[in-house]
Amino acid sequence: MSEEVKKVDNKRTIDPAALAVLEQKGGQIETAYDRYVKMQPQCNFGEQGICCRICLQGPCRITKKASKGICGAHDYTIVARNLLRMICGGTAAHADHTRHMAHVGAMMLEGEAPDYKITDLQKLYAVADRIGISREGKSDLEIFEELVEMAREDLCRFEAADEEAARWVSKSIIPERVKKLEDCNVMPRGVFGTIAESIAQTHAGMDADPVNLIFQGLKTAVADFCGEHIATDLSDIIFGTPRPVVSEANLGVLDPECINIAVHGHNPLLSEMIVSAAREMKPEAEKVGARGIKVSGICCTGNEVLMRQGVPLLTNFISQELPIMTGALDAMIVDIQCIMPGIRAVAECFHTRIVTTSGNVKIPGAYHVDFVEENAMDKAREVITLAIEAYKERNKDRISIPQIKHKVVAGFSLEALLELFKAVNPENPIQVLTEAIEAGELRGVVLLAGCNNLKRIHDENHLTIAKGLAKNNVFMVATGCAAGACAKAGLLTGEAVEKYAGDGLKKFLYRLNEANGLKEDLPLVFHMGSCVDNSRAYDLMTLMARQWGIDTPKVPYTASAPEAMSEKAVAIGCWCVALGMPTHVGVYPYITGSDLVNGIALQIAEDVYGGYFMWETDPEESVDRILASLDERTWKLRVHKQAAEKYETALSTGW
Ligand code: BF8
Ligand code: SF4
Repeated sequence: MSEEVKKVDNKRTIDPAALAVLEQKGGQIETAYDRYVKMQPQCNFGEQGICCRICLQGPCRITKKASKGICGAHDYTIVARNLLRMICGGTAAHADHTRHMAHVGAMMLEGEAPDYKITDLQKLYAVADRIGISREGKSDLEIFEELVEMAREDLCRFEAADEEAARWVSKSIIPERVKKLEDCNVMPRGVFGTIAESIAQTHAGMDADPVNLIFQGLKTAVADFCGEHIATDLSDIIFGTPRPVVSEANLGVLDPECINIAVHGHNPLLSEMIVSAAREMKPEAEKVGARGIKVSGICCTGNEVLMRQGVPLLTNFISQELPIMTGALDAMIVDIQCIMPGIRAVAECFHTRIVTTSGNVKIPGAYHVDFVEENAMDKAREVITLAIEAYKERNKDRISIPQIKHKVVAGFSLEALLELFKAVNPENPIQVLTEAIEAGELRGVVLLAGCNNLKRIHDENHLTIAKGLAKNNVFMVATGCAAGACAKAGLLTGEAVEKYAGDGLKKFLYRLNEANGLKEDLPLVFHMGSCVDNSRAYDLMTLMARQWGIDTPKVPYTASAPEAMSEKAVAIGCWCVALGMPTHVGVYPYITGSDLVNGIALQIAEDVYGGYFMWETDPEESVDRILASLDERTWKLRVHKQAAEKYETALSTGW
């Protein structure tokens, strides 16, 4: 048994609010923290990815005695197949979300979704221009119609080689990357077609070549990027592009005087409606003696409504059961993805209603209100009524809310970031960032992304890495539960800049504060949104590459998923690599059972794509390795620039 397994206990968190709940009620009420302990030791075959059960002759496990599966599959085939299937799972989850957004777009055009409207015309125009839709002589609705149609084409195109490449990929990234993806045969045409192709390729008796399988994995991951980008764009058009907003985060946002509703999941189509309906239904809440209705968010739907509506963030993935244990949560309304089935059993000990809303996410014993877009607001009112009913059953003596929360400054879409840079350089905003890197004021950019995973101590990797990078003058953007960890710990504030930033980062951020004359200082970490909004973070890298006139593998920009958990995170990590980013992951993926596959991820990927993976579980070491990945690129960029100036040639395109 490893050291790590031995010291496991059921209080694996550094979030003081989560810890307070676990210390008070942990053990009596079972949570993920307890189940993690019970699950030890975990299966070594699964851990290394060398268990195959894709046909009924299995499970086949690779051992010294049995070095191949019954069909003759080597470890490398099994590992690569399993990995490709994980990428498919993640890509399908995002694509399902995107399909829903595009479907509602089509319903809006038919007048069948009256509670939704185009909120952000500027974003509609910007996306149309990027994707190549001519706006001349067309009404706004006609432009939207073409855009929705094009999104559906990107989702649905067959994978025939003579078809057009997915537009949200080919028109969103730089031409050098398009060429690279085409040359390597990893440019997807349609998202669903790519997923089908990959699942077929991994069927028993199909592809046994690990390199071919991994390349297909990268193609599928790029299809994931496509799906995510469409979701971000449509959400912005329908609900508005985020602008800076001040709010709060952590369990202390629960208000004992109010009816407390948590929205949890990923889909803003539902959570936006809940937020509006809750504002409207205050009189109903007052009738039962509450001061009002307080909505707060969990996971990425929480990020969506924080970014656009300033709704407080309650907690992130692994601690999702704990708000129920405060006794003050009246309803948890869930939509899709990252919903732990365990919430239902915890809710059984309290008055909290768990309400599922999506046909493909049901939990036995939970309330289910089928969310139909035709009457979205009515459905939102219906679920809020369940919360009001639950409030009447609340036992005040059981309420115990940790008084821990932090201010949060969020809402940094790429548009919002550029707006801030514009105050310093109106002609060329992105230059504010690239010049600060060239001057050595900043060391580069890091995207803090991904989930929570109890293989690490809850939030510890996220926070140690964020603080370590801040000290070393790294400009940080964040998404998903990584952003949630930073929000709960107060890193999305100006005070955190004072406390943790190195001199260069301080100077950079203070310059922006001053130029913008902001009421609220800019934060240490810039919250860019949910996990589909990693597309925003990549657009930032694209802009930097364009400014320097280089391909992305030369841009000092690294991604880090310190506590990665979901298949979606695997898909995201893989497109980060294919699109040119060094990508740190703080949890070992299930591929270490094949040196060949692991070697491709760690080394060969760089030769081909310029991006590569780094596995590092120790947070301090992670900081060093992430910094080294930035420094290598900054150094090369400088050398190449000097050479180009000296010899009056174009900047080298290699990396
Ligand atoms: O999409 S970071 S645990 S909530 S998968 Fe899930 Fe991971 Fe959180 Fe959002 Ni993203
Ligand atoms: Fe075993 Fe091959 Fe079947 Fe996998 S596909 S379970 S390795 S026989």
